Amino acid sequence: MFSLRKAGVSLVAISSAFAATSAYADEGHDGASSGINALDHAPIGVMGDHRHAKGEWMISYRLMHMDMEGIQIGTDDVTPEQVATTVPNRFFGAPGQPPTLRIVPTSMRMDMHMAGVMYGLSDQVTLMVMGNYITKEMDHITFQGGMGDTRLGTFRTRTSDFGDTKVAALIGITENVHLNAGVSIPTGTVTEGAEILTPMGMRPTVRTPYPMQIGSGTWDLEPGITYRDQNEDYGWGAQVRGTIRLGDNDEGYAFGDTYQATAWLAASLTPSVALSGRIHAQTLGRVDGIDPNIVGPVQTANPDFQGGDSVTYFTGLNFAATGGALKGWRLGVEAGVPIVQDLNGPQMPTDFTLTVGVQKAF
Ligand SMILES: [Cu+2]
Repeated sequence: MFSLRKAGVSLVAISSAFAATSAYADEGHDGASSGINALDHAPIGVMGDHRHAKGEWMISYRLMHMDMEGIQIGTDDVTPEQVATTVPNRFFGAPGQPPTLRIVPTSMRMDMHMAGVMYGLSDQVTLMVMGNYITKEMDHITFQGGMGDTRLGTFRTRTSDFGDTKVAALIGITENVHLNAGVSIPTGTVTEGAEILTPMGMRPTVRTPYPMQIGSGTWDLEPGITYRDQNEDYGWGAQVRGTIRLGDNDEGYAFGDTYQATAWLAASLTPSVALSGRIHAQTLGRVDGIDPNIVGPVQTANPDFQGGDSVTYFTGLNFAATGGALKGWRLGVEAGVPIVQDLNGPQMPTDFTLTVGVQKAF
């Protein structure tokens, strides 16, 4: 399991190494004169924020960790017992399907490892490719039999695999504004399975519900527009992006379209360290269609209990080594906590997100 404490300790160690090499470099010459500044990049959680000069390459690695916990209907908290006794099971009427939900997810964790390459095709156009590996883990309570609120037991499902691949062109309109023209290629699987505990006490292996699938199964358009600027002391920017599903996947559905908007402000502490604040708003649609292999008295198997609206606040640190052995390397850390979440049906709200990433241009 992902250890936040361990991650925190490693971050402090890495940050110290960056601060040390940068401080050393700053003594010799002005950090700004190295042409590298922590303000040059957006907070690490923002994708496709910057372009590169013609012929310049950049490689990057990010780890995004997300924690979900509890149950919400709309903006209201509900208990597992309330879900099990009051929320209708959409599969009721099919053989063995009880009238209300009997399996209630209570927490979920996701780790997304993202490896990216950027290349400056010209001073106006930068190309980007990103692959990722995703692990998901979900804890559930199973209630006994067809009704009532007696807990039978708990179980955990896990899925992991390579996810969808993103390619994009960042097309400069002005010095500070570019279009994000992206496509998501369905390289991730949508047929993951796991062992569950049923209300009758059995442990079959079944197709996991929608949130535990790794890919989307659909080709998606990812258009966007990004604005970014900076002076000596501050950097700021905004980005609007969409994910538009082109048709259904082979299993008979498409995840909801996503629209997101974000704006950030970063303050330069030194040329090699910038502190940022960011607001992110997102709306995600319900699952459109249904996978006939995803069936069960559980909220996550219902295509209508997916998606919702959220506003999240992020705070982050960007480090850029302006000299020394690590010159040109960047490290970013960004943590997010939700301000408001309005979820479709019973769903687990996001509790916390953390993104850590390194970047190197050459
Ligand atoms: Cu880059």
